[in-house]
Amino acid sequence: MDYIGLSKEISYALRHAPWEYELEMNEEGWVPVEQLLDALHRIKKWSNICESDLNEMIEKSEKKRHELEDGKIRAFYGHSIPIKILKEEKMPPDVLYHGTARQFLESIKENGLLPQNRQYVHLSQDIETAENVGKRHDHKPCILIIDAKMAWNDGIKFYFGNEKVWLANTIPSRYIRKM
Ligand code: HQG
Repeated sequence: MDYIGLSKEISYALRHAPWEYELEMNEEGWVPVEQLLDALHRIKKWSNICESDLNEMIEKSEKKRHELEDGKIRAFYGHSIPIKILKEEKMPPDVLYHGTARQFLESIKENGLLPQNRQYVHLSQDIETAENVGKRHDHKPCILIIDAKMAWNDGIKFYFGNEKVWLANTIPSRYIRKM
């Protein structure tokens, strides 16, 4: 079973294009598993997928991207659909990290961290995670340190993604420094 391919297809459906799969998504991003399975069954490659494959896919993944509970499934983060997914507001750790490409630094310094094509800015709980995120954009990524405590005290909202991923609407540059 190609769990990586399955995870990519499901991430695409749940983060970016639920309408392509005729999924009814609620405000927290949940979709009935039955609906997702029905949609996948129409694709030849996934015609035999069942709920236990989804569980296995989640279990085998090196990142916690999806959550399956009570017959519903959702993506923890990464959404780009027009309707903003409601995330749980939560006090962040004192410091968070963001791995990015060197070529974006100038603009980040000027404009802060912006969500760009996604609904939220994605921040990392630890440096290793930030490095891995940054490597998707640059082979020598730059790690930014976010003073989350100060930002939180100043009223910037943070949201829980998963144990390693935190979300924010924007992070003004005064809370950001280079590592
Ligand atoms: C950059 C993956 C210029 C930002 C990852 C980033 C993560 C700016 C890029 C999750 C900017 C957006 C999200 C500004 C931000 N000017 N560039 N003002 N503000 N940027 O992919 O955080 O494997 O949308 O630094 O691991 O890289 O898919 O966000 O480089 O957890 O599960 O704009 O997606 O998870 O890139 O990654 P992205 P991201 P998955």
